[in-house]
Amino acid sequence: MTASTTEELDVLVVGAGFAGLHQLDRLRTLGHSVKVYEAGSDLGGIWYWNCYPGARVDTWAPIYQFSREDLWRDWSFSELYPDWAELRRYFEYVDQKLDLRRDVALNTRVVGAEFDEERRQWLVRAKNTQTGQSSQVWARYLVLCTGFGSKPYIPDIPGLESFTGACHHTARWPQEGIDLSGKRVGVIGTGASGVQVIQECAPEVSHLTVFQRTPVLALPMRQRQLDEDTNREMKAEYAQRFAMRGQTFAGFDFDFLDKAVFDVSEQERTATYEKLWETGGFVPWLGTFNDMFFDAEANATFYAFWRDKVRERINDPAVAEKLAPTEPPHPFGVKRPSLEQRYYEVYNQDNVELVDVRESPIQQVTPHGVVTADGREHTLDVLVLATGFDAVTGGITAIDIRGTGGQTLAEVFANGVRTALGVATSGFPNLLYVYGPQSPSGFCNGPTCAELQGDWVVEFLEYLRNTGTTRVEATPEAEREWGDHVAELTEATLFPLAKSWYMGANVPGKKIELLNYPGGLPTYLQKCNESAKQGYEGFALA
Ligand code: N01
Repeated sequence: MTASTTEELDVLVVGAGFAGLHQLDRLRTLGHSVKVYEAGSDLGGIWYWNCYPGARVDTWAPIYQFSREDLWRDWSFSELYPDWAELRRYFEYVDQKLDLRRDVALNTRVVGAEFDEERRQWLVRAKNTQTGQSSQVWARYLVLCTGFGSKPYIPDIPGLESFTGACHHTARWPQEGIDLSGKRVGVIGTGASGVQVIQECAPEVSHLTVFQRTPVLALPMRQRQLDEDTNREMKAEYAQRFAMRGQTFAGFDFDFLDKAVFDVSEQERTATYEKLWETGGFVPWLGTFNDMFFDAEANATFYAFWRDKVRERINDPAVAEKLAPTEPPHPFGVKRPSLEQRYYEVYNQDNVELVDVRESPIQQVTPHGVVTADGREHTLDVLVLATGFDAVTGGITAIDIRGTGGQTLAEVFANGVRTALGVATSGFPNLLYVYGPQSPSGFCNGPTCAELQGDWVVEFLEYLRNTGTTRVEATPEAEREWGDHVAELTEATLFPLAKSWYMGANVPGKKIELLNYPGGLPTYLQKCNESAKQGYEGFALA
């Protein structure tokens, strides 16, 4: 196909998860020509890729969906925390309602993009993941909705390729599934994905070996089945719950308490922790005292509470010390907690072994298993890599996006992310991120950001069209200011004290810096809206 015959779009959106589909629906309704390119074979973003056993969302369902009444009115979730299969059905339902698929190219991976200064358009290159066929398209604007977890991180373990059993990253789990019953299964990683696989497969495998490096500080999920009556009752509150999202730190329907840990007596503090614990979910994390992420001593009080609660559930004191150590591995909540259902009881089972890879690091993978530094070979039929993601930036830097200076975004971000308002980078005109670096992103409920940050992006694109603007670029000054603002906020927090994906610290060689905006969603939106009010201050329009 030559460039002259190539299709031209107003907007090309990359990614068909919550963020990308929201962009599609809104922009199309406003009359923009828009398409979504999606590498997966179906809608849903992470819910397409993460179909490993036990995969389920850890935000409660009422606010883990689009907020439009015409969508939620006729849809009921069957569980408070739905699993991946139900979330896929939800996307199917949304598609039926909004007729999204006609403008989504599935199996289409965007591999590169170059900005043509004369045309003021991106020439975007894509590859069909099934046929290998290449294609290209011109787009005035490129909107990246690649999510924070679209690029799996696979550690460089010697011999990994030689393993003769089944070996899969959780986010590349075979769509047809794998029968784990009666198998010897090994799981590397105990983050949210690891916790879910471990608790799901432990009852059915013949032997489970968990390779733990850092203990996860998991919270009780308190899963519930939702019948029609419960759904009806919950729906009566939906409008109110959705309205709250933009006013809370993380885009949820609850927020931090209006007091600090040492504002209250020890008795009141413990009673508060007990209440939060009973509610479960993320409430003990994001509905707690408001200095939890800022004051190490205050944070330690909750860690001690958490540790004692967890240890009660583990029979062997040595195993308990590994899963819930006396001293915190890092402050609570500055590395993302996971929600668990029966995670800790799993370690009381005879067929489950916890291997501490800090004590005895993984040396290599052999055709038959994993060898640790103590010389043991852990024989396995299936090896699960629950090792996380090149988070937030990985989905963006995986694409060969070349800006006006000829550099790729990967090259620019290698020295640290640079954005204005977390939505654009200088040198890359007409390119916008939703749920991207230095925006609330990983600190924010996904559907909330998809809609609220997404709406800001839609309004920006509308403004550009209405003012006859065809080129927009973040200014280097705005970028510097935003970077300084994020760094200053970060410095006051405890986030740098954990080696987490929030900090880019989980991928060797990646620059260590906070990848999400730590000022909370309301402040973030306020700053975006202030820029808009000033004619999109921080952006050069032409
Ligand atoms: O990834 P992670 P994840 N040797 O980076 C370990 C979302 N999510 O996929 O902590 C040994 O958290 C690593 O060890 P350490 C959610 O936002 C949501 O679990 O670096 N171990 C860690 O234990 C979540 O936060 C849901 O020391 C190695 C694990 O692998 C985010 O996705 C479900 C290792 C990686 O944990 C990422 O979660 C799933 C090595 N070489 C995910 N390399 C829900 O909604 C890495 N590890 C419920």
